[in-house]
Amino acid sequence: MPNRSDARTDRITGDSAGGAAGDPCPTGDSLAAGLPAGSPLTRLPVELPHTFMGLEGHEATLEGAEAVILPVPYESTTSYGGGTREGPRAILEASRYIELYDQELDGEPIRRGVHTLPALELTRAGSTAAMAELEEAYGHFLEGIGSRFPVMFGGEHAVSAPAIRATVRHLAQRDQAAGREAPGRLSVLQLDAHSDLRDGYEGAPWSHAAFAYRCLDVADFVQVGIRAVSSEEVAVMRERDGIHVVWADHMWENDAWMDEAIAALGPRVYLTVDVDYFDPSLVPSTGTPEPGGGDWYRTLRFLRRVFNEREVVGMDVVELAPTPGLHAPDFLVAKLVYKLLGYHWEANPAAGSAGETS
Ligand SMILES: [Mn+2]
Repeated sequence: MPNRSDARTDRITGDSAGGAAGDPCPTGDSLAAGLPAGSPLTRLPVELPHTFMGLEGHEATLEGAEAVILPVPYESTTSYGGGTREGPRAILEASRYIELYDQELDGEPIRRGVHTLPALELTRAGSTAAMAELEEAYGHFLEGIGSRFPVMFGGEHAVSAPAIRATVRHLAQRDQAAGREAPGRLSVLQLDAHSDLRDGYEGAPWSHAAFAYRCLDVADFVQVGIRAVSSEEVAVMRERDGIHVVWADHMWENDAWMDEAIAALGPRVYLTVDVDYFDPSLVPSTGTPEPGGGDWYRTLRFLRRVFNEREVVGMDVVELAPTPGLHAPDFLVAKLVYKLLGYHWEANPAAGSAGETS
């Protein structure tokens, strides 16, 4: 367990792009925010802010960050166990205890900077209205962060559909503004126990169980770890083009599925990780756990390749429903996010400075 007091001292007095020692340039979440310089209140030994990995100072500001996290604690159509509205908070909380040094990448990727936005509060006027509101909000989010890497924390899986649809539109506008051809349709890489290919569920077209179906008109899908589907969904897989499925049991035979999945991905990829993709022995804290599924190292090996062999344009992590007193799953998910940010930055070493905020 890292000593966060040390970490805090390191960050405040370290050589990061932030202010000088004793001038922590606090985020809005910090007690010191808005206090006059030199106020005795800035000397209180306060806890780390509730930002991703407890980041503070310049690296936690939008200006100083190369990735931005959007928490969307939305839960409306969950079919079995609830609690995904607590997901974003649990990920952020657990992330504050992760070691900054990444042994695999031999460095502290977090130094590229991560800004954590306040959580969205969506309308309660039904799931259709809420998802329409999110699609619009996600468009503003993409516009506002410029070339920074977008990361969304759910919430139930329904939130991915508006994010994907807004991403497709945003990329089309960006291509048009740059006067270039779009490099084909967006590929969604979906790590999940479920295919979510129902055309609506329990009367809700924008249900978590229908998010992929809601995107078939704008994106292709590569679904990995699938092991719980309906006959209706299997029919959709067989009849529609642009859906490639890696069944969970095939993943345990050998690693050939990694090549197949990557070959099925177009040049641009949106990654959505439903945490029920993982075996429930690793992540029991989710609404509809299914036996089997992904393990830690194999999944990392695959995703590191994806980030290095394709352009990942955004990602989300959804469906974590934290279990009180059981923090290992929260920690796994927080660490997964850090690993994926590290892979993203490994694949994009030239991005020394964040882009325009338009
Ligand atoms: Mn699922």
